[in-house]
Amino acid sequence: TDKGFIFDLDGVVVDTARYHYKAWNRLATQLGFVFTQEHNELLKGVSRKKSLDILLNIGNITASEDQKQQWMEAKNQEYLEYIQKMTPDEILPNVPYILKHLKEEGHHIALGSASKNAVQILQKIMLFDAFDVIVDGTHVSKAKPDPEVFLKAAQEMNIRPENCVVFEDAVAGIQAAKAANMYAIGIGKKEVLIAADEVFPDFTTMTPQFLGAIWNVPKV
Ligand code: G16
Ligand code: MG
Repeated sequence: TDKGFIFDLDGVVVDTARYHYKAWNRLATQLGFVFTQEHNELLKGVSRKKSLDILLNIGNITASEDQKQQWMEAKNQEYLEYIQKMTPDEILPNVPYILKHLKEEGHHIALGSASKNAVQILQKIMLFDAFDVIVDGTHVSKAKPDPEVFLKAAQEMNIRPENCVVFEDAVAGIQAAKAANMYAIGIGKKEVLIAADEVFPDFTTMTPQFLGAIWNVPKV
């Protein structure tokens, strides 16, 4: 068909936020301040570089670019250790079913993630082949809320942006999807993802009927 469905990775397909948290938390501890789960919410969907800046800001720490680079590398090394141990059991509920349904309907399927580790994660959870197109943190220069990652995915699927649906758990990701002129489905809380066209707590409450009806609903 001429429809594309773009999935964010962390928070939509898998919950890697807890691994990011463990690794960032170790750095914060080393630097002598407390980094809470609430703080970690601010890092969701945000690039590695931006994440470090937010973290350092919380700890009131300034550092040279060289030092920041070293901290990012150390954090990523630890994060990689966690994702090496990932298995398909960590795929979030109903995601395989929705992917299978969309494929059967002949839709194009893409990944649109800020992560530079997206391919490794997809391989670990055995979903690498489920995506026709993968656009991740290694392919884009402008992080969400910039629409670059999703526009690139649409372009590579050869689908017009207005014929794309984005699944996103982060505020910055929903903003990016709307900036790309796409239909944005939030995965999470309605109060948080206010700019989304529709919000579901997770994929277990989303039906194929709903997805099929998206383009038949007149836009206000
Ligand atoms: C994910 C996470 C972010 C993380 C970013 C970069 O994005 O949500 O918390 O900072 O990737 O990850 P990495 O350090 O692996 O490059 P997404 O877009 O998949 O939600
Ligand atoms: Mg996300």
